[in-house]
Amino acid sequence: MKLLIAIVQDEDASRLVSALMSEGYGVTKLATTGGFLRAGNTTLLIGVDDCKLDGAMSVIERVCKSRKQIATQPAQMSPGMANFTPFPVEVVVGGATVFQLNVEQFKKF
Ligand code: 2BA
Repeated sequence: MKLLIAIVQDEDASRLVSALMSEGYGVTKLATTGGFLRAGNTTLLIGVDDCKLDGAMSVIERVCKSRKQIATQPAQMSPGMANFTPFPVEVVVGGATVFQLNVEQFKKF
């Protein structure tokens, strides 16, 4: 069994949960915040049997779209940047950032 940790944009989250659920995957949805943009995103925990892993990845790839966003705030301000005026920078936020972990044990009580 594997655990997928999928960080996706809020705009895609609800369609992705619906698509995964309708294909029989279990999903937990968490409200999260990206470190760079400091904006909300969504993290899904998806536990999948090895034989269904490719199917889950395909659903994520199909539903999640990459988009351009404007970052107006630097992620970190150093002391010498006290009077720094942030200027907007365009970044491409991915469709999904997915981590795949091996699950040692899975139990439900
Ligand atoms: P954020 O950290 O808010 O990053 C949003 C987008 O900003 C990133 O999209 C990337 O295009 C850009 N970006 C991030 N750090 C940057 C930097 N130091 N300089 C210039 N541009 C930068 P994605 O790479 O698609 O990431 C989307 C979200 O996925 C991230 O939101 C973060 O919440 C998560 N993420 C991405 N890589 C991660 C990692 N290695 N570990 C944990 N979370 C990650």
